[in-house]
Amino acid sequence: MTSQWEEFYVTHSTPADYEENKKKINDFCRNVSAERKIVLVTSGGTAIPLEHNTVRFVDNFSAGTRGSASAEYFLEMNYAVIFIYRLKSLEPFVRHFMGQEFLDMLDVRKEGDVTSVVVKNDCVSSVLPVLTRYKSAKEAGHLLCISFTSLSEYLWLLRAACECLASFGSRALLYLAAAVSDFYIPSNQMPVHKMQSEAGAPTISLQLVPKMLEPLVNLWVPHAYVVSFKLETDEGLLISKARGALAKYKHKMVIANILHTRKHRVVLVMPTTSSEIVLSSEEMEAGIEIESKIVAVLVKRHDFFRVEPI
Ligand code: PAZ
Repeated sequence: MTSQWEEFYVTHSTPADYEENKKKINDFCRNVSAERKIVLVTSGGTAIPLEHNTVRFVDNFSAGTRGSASAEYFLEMNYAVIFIYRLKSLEPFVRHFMGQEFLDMLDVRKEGDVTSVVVKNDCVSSVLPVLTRYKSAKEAGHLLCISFTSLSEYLWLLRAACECLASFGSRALLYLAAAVSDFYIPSNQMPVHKMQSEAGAPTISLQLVPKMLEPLVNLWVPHAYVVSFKLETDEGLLISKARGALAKYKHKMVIANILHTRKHRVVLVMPTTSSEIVLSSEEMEAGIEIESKIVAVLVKRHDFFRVEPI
């Protein structure tokens, strides 16, 4: 009998850029040296289209801060990073320079016939360190960024990345911070064209998205260190839901967080223990990001796991 997750891949055809992205992931993985660890970071929310020619969609909340910041800290810890992110959500390095603020850091310089764009003198100290880290990660082949928009694009990319990561065994860490919708409209039940208001208010019936953590942990990357995230708005549900996920999928850790406090508090829930990371107000004022602490803990745990895999 075909499982629900297999059914999903049968009924949702590969996205247009799938082969190209798969090749990018394969090429990237092939160039990661034998001693380097690798992490897949997923980031941002998935969109659920309501029409094939999509005008409207249901979205999942996520700015991409967690994923993009974490990707930078993993690079600092010498990991190769595959960053799968929702298009237009935050990206590593770029996140430090948003919108008009970035243009305000630049100047146009004319010398004779030559016109160039330069970073203003008083902005060099903020641009240079970030640019240097970015260039060094890219030039060394340690960072690959690939975007998705819809749930289906995300799930196809996730599986393609896992297929490559399988060969890394316990050297691979999966850091699944993307906010993936639990509900969707299956492709074969979606209207082709934009829904028309003349037809009256539509009744939209969403179905449950198959839980991909199950094949991911058991079949796709059985030797990897898998960390998932759990976002809740009700504190009373947070830890029991995280424990429930661990018991069901048998992966290594669930990082539990509440929507409004996620930037300064997370709970790392493991099969037999749990620990909290809380940023003090002094740390927040000093610009310390909670992701630096999360990644530091994970790197240690991943190293330990590699020595004594369980
Ligand atoms: O992207 P962001 O920094 O705004 O938020 C991060 C987060 C809350 C999406 C992430 O920490 C998380 O919990 N992701 C999993 C969400 C879920 O339960 O599906």
